[in-house]
Amino acid sequence: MRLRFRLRIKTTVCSTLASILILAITFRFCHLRIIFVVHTGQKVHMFNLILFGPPGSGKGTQSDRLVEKYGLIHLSTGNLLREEIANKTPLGKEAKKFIDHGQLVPDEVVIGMVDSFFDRHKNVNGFLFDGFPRTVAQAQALDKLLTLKKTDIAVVLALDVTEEELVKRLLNRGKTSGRSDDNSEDVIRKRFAVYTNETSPVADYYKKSRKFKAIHGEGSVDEINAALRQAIDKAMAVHKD
Ligand code: B4P
Repeated sequence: MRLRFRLRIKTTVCSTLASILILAITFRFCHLRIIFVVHTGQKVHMFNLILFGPPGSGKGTQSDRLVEKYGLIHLSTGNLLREEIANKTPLGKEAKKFIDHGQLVPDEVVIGMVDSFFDRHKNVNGFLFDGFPRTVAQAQALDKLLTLKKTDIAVVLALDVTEEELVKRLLNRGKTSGRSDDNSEDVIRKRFAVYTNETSPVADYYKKSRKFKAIHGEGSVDEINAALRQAIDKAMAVHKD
């Protein structure tokens, strides 16, 4: 009787141990599988930010400082287009017709240019997009390109400046820049109208994903830079998690 009782206890203990062992092995494999799945689908750690705002709001001025501070790659579609124009490439000749009249260059031209810029810049810490996207179609194309790279936009910082201040800045820049789109108030006003109709909906696109933050864009370059850095540091801390 005692022997049978002991045997039953031993069997119970053994089967419990076996169950624990099986559970442990199963867990180990599941765990490995979970790690494997997470690893293969894992996001590449990049910090991508968009500097958004109307013409003359200081995107280019601030970008130069921010890319240096954070080690990001500066992607300015305005600069890329001006390079194409200076080199008199077919793309540049086509883009010039639009820029001279204060219009946006067609989406397919800009998106193709951004795509080839990505191909030339692999394994980077992140991008600072300056003046891109300027239409909702460009924003959607950017999302697709970043998804292919297993990354996304961390934050959109929008420089807020009144129209009168913008006109003053652009006419002033036009005196020395030689830019065809800066030396006539008519063309400058046309650029604002294009901004209101075609570019401002991009802000709503990013507001939906709560990535949008407005920054007061008037004051000294240093003051605005400090406000941008504060917002970037905050976004970086969240994006790390
Ligand atoms: P961009 O090159 O993007 O230039 P921007 O909007 O004119 O100026 P930004 O905001 O960079 O101002 P900046 O710092 O220079 O576009 C040019 C054109 O290219 C577009 O109109 C469009 O035709 C075409 N294009 C570009 N991207 C496109 C896209 N994605 N799709 C279609 N078309 C596209 O500052 C302006 C001036 O203000 C400077 O003189 C600066 O010194 C001054 N300034 C800056 N900060 C100041 C401050 N805090 N106080 C006083 N002045 C300040």
